[in-house]
Formats: sequence, C-alpha cells, structure tokens
Amino acid sequence: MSDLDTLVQEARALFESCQTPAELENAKAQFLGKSGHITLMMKGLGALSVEDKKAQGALINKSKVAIEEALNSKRAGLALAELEVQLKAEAIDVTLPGRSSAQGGLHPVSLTLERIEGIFGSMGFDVAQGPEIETDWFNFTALNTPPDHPARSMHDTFYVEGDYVLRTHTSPMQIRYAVEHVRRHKEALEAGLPMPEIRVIAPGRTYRVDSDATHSPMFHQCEGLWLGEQVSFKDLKVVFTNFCYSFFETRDLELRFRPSFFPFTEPSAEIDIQFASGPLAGRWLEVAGSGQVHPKVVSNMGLDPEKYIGFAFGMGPDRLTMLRYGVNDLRLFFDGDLRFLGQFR
Ligand code: 2U9
Repeated sequence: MSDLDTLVQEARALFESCQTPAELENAKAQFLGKSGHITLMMKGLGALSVEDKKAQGALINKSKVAIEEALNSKRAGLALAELEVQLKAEAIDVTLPGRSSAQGGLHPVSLTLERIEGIFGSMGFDVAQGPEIETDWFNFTALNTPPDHPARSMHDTFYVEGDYVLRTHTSPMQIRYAVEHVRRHKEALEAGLPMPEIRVIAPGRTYRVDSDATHSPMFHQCEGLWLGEQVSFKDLKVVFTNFCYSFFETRDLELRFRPSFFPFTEPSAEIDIQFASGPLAGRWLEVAGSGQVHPKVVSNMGLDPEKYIGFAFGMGPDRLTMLRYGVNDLRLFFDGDLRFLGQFR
C-alpha cells in the first residue's frame, strides 16, 4: 500500500472517530490545513521534474479528493446526528391530553343581582346605577338622616377626603333617580298634569366599617322605590310577596311585616319570611326593610308629599344569596377561592 493510501486510511479513521463538528474541523487541519500532510506534499512537488510532477500531482490530488469526500460524509453524518438530538429535545408528544381552558362564571352574588333585576323588571321597575362615592346630601341629609344621627358615626361610615362618603346604602341613587325623573317631567308637574310613577330599584356595592362572619366592609344592597299618587302599603305587600315567590322559586312560604324604624320611611317594617318546607323550614328569617317613604324625603325629591306617596324597601343580596344556596359565612363570597365560587355556575 502506498504512503498516500495509508494517509487516506488514517484520515478516514480519524474523521470517523470525531464526535463533534469542532473535533472534525481540527482533524481536517491535519490533512488539508495550511501545514497539513496533503498541502505539504503539494508544496514538495516543486522539486520534481515536469513528468514526475504531473504523475505525482495527480496521485496526491486523488488522495485529496478521497480525504475531502470522507470529510464531507462525516460532516453530513454529524449534522444529521445533531439534528436528531435537537428534534428529540424539542419533540412534542401529540398523544398527551391537551390542557383545557378553565371556564369562568358569574359570581353567586352577581347571579342574585341578575335574578333580582329580572324579577323587578318584570313588575315594571327600572334599574338605576350610580356613584359609590357620594355627597353627604344624597347619602344622609336627603334621606332624612340629620347630622346627629347615629348612622353618621365614624364607626359606621367610610369618609373620603373632601366631604364625600363611600355610600352606606344604595338609597342615595333613588334620590338621584327621583330628582332626574322630576326634572324630566317638570313641565307636566307645573301644569298640574299627572307625573308618570317612579318605579325603580338600585342594586350595587355599599360600604360600612364592619367585618365579621355576617358583615363585610363592602357589601351589596338593592333598594326599591315605587312612588305615585295611589301607591299604598298593599302594593308593597303584593310586590314583595311576588318577589319572594319568584326569587326562592316556591310559593310555600309566608311573609310577615314587623313594625320597625328607619329615618327615611314612616311607618316602617321589617319583612320576614318563613319557609313551610326545606332546610330552613319553621324559622322566621329577616330578608328586607321597608316602609312608606317619609314625607320629608318625598319633599327632598322636589315633589309634594301631600300628593305623592309610595313605599321603599331595601334588601341585602349577599344575605339572599346565602339563604338561597345555604352558605353560612359571608366572607366566602369575598375570598376569591375558585373552589367555592366554581360551584355556582
Ligand atoms: C328612598 C327612600 C327610602 C329604602 C329602605 C330599608 C328600609 C332597609 C337595608 C336593611 C339592611 C337593606 O339588607 S340591608 O342592607 N334597608 O332596611 N331600605 S326602607 O328606603 C328608601 C330608599 C330610597 C328615596
């Protein structure tokens, strides 16, 4: 075997043993680099005769081509191996079950508010929404709650810089609604024509300094108002009884109007209900406050209390949600625990 054949064999063996492209390029330099074997041999040709140069040059060239072929073949092999490693590392197992996207749902209290709005809507009540940061006038004074009233105590009310409060009930929204209603029908009123009745509920967030298993500093209220020339306590009883039948999806319950006091209504009554069957059967449960709108409050709306009369009621959607679903701790509604909230879809 000639020296050149041996050289080609050596090159093949060395290239074959290379594990990485970098190793292979180093190995290449030994044969084809500036001072590699083949290059040096080529340089050595200069000393030969023209004939020998031709013959020997052809042989060296043949070996060079053989070495280059071995090099390129190994390069391709290493590139393929590298690609395989990469493909393996980045492989996606399409047989794995996919990650499903969680389905959201409405908060249980939102579901209750939707139900309340739907039921009162079917009885002709509008829905009014408005500011949660209120003026002292709308939150207290207009509602016949004078400055020395206990409801204004620092213990109950969140005060906001600049003579504002976080509304302690949604009643101020009823005043806003009534004032706007009166403004819109000003001409008819001044001409002594009848004004369309005010029939509205005001659902929403309210705030008081209070926190335990049955009180939260942020809670919900829905207050209702029906005002006209012929609206009586009898209408309150009909409306609220029908509301309870619809809300609790049963007629198997009784209502009781128990005398009470609120600054904005006179006379006033607590509304209790009692289920005839089910887990709450036989217990009187307080569900709302109510009453005939106080003449001073009617007057604060810009209406003549001698002519306009009506009733108002107020209830706590949080408590109604607890009763409807049998939840015993109010705080569960506001902890944001999806294991709890996910049960109400
Ligand atoms: C106007 C005039 C009067 C709304 C009323 C109540 C009685 C009442 C609360 C009790 C605790 C709701 O469940 S609670 O959070 N409300 O007891 N609210 S009468 O009276 C009004 C409202 C608006 C203009």
